[in-house]
Amino acid sequence: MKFIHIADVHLGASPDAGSAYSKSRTQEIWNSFAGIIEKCREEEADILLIAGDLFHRQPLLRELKEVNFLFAGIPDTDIFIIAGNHDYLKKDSYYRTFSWAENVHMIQSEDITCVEIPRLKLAVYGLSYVQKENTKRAYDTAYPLKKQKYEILLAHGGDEKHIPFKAGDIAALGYDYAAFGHIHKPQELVPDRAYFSGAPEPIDKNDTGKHGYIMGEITGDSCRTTFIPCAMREYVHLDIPVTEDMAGYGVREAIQHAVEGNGIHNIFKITLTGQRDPEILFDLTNMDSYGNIVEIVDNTKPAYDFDKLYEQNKGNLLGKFIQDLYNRDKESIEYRALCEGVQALMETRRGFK
Ligand SMILES: [Mn+2]
Repeated sequence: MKFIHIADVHLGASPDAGSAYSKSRTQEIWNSFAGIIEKCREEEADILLIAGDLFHRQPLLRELKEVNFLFAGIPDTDIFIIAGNHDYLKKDSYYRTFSWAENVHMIQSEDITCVEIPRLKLAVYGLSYVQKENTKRAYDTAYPLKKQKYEILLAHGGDEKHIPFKAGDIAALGYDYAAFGHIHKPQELVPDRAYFSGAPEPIDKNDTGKHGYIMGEITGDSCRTTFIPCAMREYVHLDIPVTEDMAGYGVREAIQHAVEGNGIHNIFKITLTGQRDPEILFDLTNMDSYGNIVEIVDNTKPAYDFDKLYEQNKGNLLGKFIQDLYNRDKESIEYRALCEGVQALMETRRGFK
């Protein structure tokens, strides 16, 4: 039996994506989801497992209709859904009353329950969130009941406030496959048996690396899985080393080259490191050549010749600052503050010349 496992699609989210992409990112997430549905058709997947947080918040009725239209377009694939902590089954949630296409099976119970598809010799176990948080360790004892040949767990959580569990306990349950959601980076829990698929598209700027879905096949007693990357964009964090001879335009150029080398369709968080000419102040608002930078942090330090400066300023305030600098860890806040103090004093002094 062939399956595709996704989770944390977060339809309706509008993540930070830089000036060029922020507006279209919400739609990209929808289109990426539609692309996975298309993959189900191409691969002739028997089942699609959606392990929670299909929506970023409570789904609108028209959004459920869009999703259901896509699901109805792959009638040969049976689709299983649970609600996660973001799209939990609020009392008036449209999930509770929505009438899905025949091939769609949503588990709405807040306790573990199972849906059987005898045609596929399949039983899928799971529960839905009915609140934003659930601290009950519901998966620890969620044993399969040996109702069908193939038994799958559909689950969401894994941190303290969202159904905590240990990977070892999941392995001991004995499912053919366990499809997890909630953690946005793809992650193996039990080799070929239990995975977090991760979000198909990253939705937070700190959510770096590849994103996609899991494709798998269960035959007899064995299960084989592959992670398929499909995200349209990745978040990339880059350190740009700055040297004393670089002016602002030099830094801009270095960033531009680094962005080109990592794919201009991606979204970047840039950290400037190294030493800068103390006389130069970088304008961080003029560094984004492609409109795909969400954050720039300047961690450069002014390249003063502290020995020389100290010799010239023994006994005055600047000398005291420098003396103090030598004892500090170069990465500490105190070191930065002292550097800024030195810079301020140097600039004041110049003003009086
Ligand atoms: Mn979640």
